[in-house]
Amino acid sequence: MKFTLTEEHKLIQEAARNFAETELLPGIIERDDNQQFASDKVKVLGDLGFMGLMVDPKYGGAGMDTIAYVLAMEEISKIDASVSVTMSVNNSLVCWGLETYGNEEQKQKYLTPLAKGEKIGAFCLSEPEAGSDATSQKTTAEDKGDHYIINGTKNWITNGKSAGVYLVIAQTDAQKRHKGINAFIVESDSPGISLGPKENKLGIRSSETYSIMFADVKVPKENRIGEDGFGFKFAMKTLSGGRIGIAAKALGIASGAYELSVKYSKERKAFGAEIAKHQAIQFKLADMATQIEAARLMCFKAAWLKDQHQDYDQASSMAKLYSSEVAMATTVEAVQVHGGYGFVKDFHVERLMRDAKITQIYEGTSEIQKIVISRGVIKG
Ligand code: COS
Repeated sequence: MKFTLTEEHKLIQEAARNFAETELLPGIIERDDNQQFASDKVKVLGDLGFMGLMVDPKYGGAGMDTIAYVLAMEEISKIDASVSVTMSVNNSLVCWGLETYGNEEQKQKYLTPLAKGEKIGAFCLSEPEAGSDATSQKTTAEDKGDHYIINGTKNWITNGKSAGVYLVIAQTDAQKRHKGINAFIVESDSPGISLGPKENKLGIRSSETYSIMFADVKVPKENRIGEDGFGFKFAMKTLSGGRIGIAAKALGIASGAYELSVKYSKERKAFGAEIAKHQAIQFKLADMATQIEAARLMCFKAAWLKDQHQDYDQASSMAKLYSSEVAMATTVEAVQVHGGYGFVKDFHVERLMRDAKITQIYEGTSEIQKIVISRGVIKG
């Protein structure tokens, strides 16, 4: 067992940190205020290879492992959790799903531009009445021989407006329940697709979240991923890897708030000394440091299992559950360490606190992670 990073991993970590500090930090408060999607920053992210970090170079990716992905997600999320969700959806929900389960034509046509960052992807599973209860898909994909017709509404779709490619989960044969669900590659400019208003969110405000309506959208049969009825397993396997990305994102939000708290507590004076000299603050920093270290190790463990092609469902759910709880607890404490300054935008921790909340909700709530974990525990 080794606890050291390779030179390549260190380089990725440094590149992600530099990108976040130089490109993402400027203007972040305004982007959050105005709910402005940072399309120009996402473009640079693509040019640097971060949009297809784990994709084989023959499909335009950077060919890195999941550990590298965790490192990059942590660094970028320390500063901008809105940009990092675009990155995580594109990498682990869209590119990974296509590379693992798509056929050669699908990879050439769709994966390559997504991995290069020329296009952005979105993952369309959630519906108004099917979030946690993902088998209850109401969106239909009627089999018409050489094509499908998709009808329905998808909710809370990250990258909803900017995406060029949607992966859409829909019910083809309701009698077969989850075994009648399919996954499709749908071009976002297909006739019959429309968007609801942009969601006005508590956190990750500069990411794009939309409802997407599908009205008689024609999708060629060759755009179905895998065999007929594979769609639910596709969604579950893809989400399992996605949860490592969200765990790393939560880790980044926590470590970003922690680093700001350490810095602030060495500068701010009260009762004649830097507040870092007061035990009340020291204990908060100690709790943060310990929990963040545990979360980081859990993220690495899940990533390592995935890279070793071992079962990582339980490990990714554990990492996501724990890291997101740590993100929430750490950011609340970071605001407390900063006192009144923590409550205003200039000091960044209030934004990180708002951004942390969603990590306990999307790609499976904390409660869903406990279902997955407990099933694994009982199965043994
Ligand atoms: N990998 C492969 N297959 C999986 C799987 C996984 N990780 N998890 C479940 N499945 C399969 C099961 O094996 C079962 O198939 P079979 O009947 O062929 O055995 C099928 O999927 C249905 O599974 P299950 O019966 O466990 O379904 P449930 O309705 O009980 O729900 C949970 C399972 C709760 C785990 C699932 O609905 C879930 O993850 N929900 C959350 C979805 C989510 O993350 N939503 C957020 C929106 S996406 S941003």
